[in-house]
Amino acid sequence: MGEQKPELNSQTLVLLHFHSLIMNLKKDELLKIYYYMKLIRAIDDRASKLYRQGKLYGGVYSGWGNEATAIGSAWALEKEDILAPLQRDVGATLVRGFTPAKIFAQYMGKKTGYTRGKDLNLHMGDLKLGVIAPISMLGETIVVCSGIALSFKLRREKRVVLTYIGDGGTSTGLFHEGMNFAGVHKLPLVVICENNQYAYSTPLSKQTALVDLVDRAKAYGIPGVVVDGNDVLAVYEVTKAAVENARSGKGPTFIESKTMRMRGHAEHDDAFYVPKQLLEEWAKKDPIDRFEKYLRNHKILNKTIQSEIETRIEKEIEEAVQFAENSPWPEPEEALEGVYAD
Ligand SMILES: Cc1ncc(C[n+]2csc(CCOP(=O)(O)OP(=O)(O)O)c2C)c(N)n1
Repeated sequence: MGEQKPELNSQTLVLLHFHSLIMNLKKDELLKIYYYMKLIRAIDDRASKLYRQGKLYGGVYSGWGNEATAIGSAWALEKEDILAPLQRDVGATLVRGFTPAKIFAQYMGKKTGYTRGKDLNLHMGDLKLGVIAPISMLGETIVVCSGIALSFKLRREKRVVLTYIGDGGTSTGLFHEGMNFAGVHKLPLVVICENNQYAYSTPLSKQTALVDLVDRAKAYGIPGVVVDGNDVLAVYEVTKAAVENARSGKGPTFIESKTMRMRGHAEHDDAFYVPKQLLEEWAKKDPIDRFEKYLRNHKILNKTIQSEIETRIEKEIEEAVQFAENSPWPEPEEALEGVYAD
């Protein structure tokens, strides 16, 4: 347990594993973080079942194993900031105010979903909640977010953009262009690379000669930080430091979150190409189990509170699925509404 804030010097690589800022998180905040981690896992679990029942359309991309990264990072933002998640970060949208009911409606292509039944189910955003919808072309989100961050800088607004990229996504041209631009202009941008070891079926070693993706930060002259992506408090801590840095005009940070993709690329994929032993090793580092232990050791969580949270989540999921199933389909004549600027 260290007492200083993590220092984000350019090209400093630190494996942060202590919880100095955590002292700032109150008991009810820690329990809320735990609740969101359990909620997104319950959403993922139910979505996987609904997919197998043929009730969901398009791909279902699970964030199983990524809960600490998605929720710990989103927790570090202020209301006025912008969040631009990718396929593994639906958990981050819950922190911004997304609801299970609208998420299931989105997955089912219903009119009550975030995009009112249009586009791929994954592409959900809500500008009122400061959430930019994921963009499928990998790397594109970094460029868009650099642009948003530039607008904040030009308007002298003390706002920050937080976005994500997969390990595979860091090898795209657009990623480099966006990162370079953000570095040159010292933009208020925080980029979290979810290094979950696989880009679809391609292991890290087959798509880059780098061992630590954080080394990419050197190319842009910006701070790079490595974090244990299965430790929600460590993720919160490094993101909070990076967000504060960005807000105070010191420019972007690149964070490599080391974690593991515990399911296939999406639910159609059984990930036969991932060694079982690797999954077993990572299962022992499950982010929810770890946080549960931390909360118990610190006497923040006990059996009664845990069961209250689990019962609440079960009820919320049931009601959300009911809402989505009972929601109407979009009308054909609405197909072009909200697609182009009016
Ligand atoms: C430019 C581009 N190339 C290829 C794809 C197809 N594609 C979608 S997701 C994906 C794998 C992404 O892997 P990674 O960035 O590591 O993220 P992960 O899915 O592992 O979280 C690929 C190749 C794409 N969407 N965009």
